[in-house]
Amino acid sequence: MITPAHIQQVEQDGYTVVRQMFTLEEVETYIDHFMRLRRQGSHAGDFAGVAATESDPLKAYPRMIHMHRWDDLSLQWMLDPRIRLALTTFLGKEPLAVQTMLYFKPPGARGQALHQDNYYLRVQPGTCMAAWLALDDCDEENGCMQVVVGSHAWPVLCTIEADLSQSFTDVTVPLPPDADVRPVVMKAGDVLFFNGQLVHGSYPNTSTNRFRRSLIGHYIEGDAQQVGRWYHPALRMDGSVVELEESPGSTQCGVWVERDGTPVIEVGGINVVERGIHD
Ligand SMILES: O=C(O)CCC(=O)C(=O)O
Repeated sequence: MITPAHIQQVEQDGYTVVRQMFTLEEVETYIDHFMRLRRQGSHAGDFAGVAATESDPLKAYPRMIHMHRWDDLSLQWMLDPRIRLALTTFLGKEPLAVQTMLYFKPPGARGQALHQDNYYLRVQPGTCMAAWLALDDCDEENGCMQVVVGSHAWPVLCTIEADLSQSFTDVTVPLPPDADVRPVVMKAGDVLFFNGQLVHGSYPNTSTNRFRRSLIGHYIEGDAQQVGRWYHPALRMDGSVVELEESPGSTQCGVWVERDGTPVIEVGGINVVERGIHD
């Protein structure tokens, strides 16, 4: 299922899509399950977004976070042997699992401004990697993922304010004028894998009747010693717990400067993460 082309794309571009990694039957099971959980009411970690109004579609369908801590199907998905094999191949060693999330992204919902996951996870040493399973076909109309090709080679950047009319989170990163921001068009059952330094996010769902649901796992490199406080306990891919240290809440970050007419990143700023949006 994982080909040399996938491995090469992860190395070169910072992401890849493994097509039809999950069957449509499995996808239906996840949709039924999470829609039922959502209808049952609120759960720990629900987050409708910064500046959500009563009419915000995310009020009715807030994102779920860390469901694997109380939902067995989420735990099984996070530790699924197919995901385990893919991540081990991309990272060169077994990862540790630290987070699950379910985005419903109903029609009209805002997206999540472009960001780097390691801004939140603050893995040391190394970085994180995400597995993003499409539960609906997704394209630009319903707010598919967007990635900045090759940005996994960047350090974590200092954040700036996001546009809250487009994003339910409040920080983003500045991009150079030639940044290659690409939509990732996917079918239900495809899995997008991406590096924790890769700048990514999504724009609003502009459709009138299409959800853009996704089931997401966040993983860290297996020899990491620290991760942000919202991601404990980390799990080995056999489900056993690993004790890790808590990484500091403020970390160094990069800013764009111009050198000989070319934008380059200089590390020297400080990012302070008060709350993990992936918490
Ligand atoms: O699904 C989205 O729109 C954004 C997801 C994301 O940024 C993430 O999984 O890190």
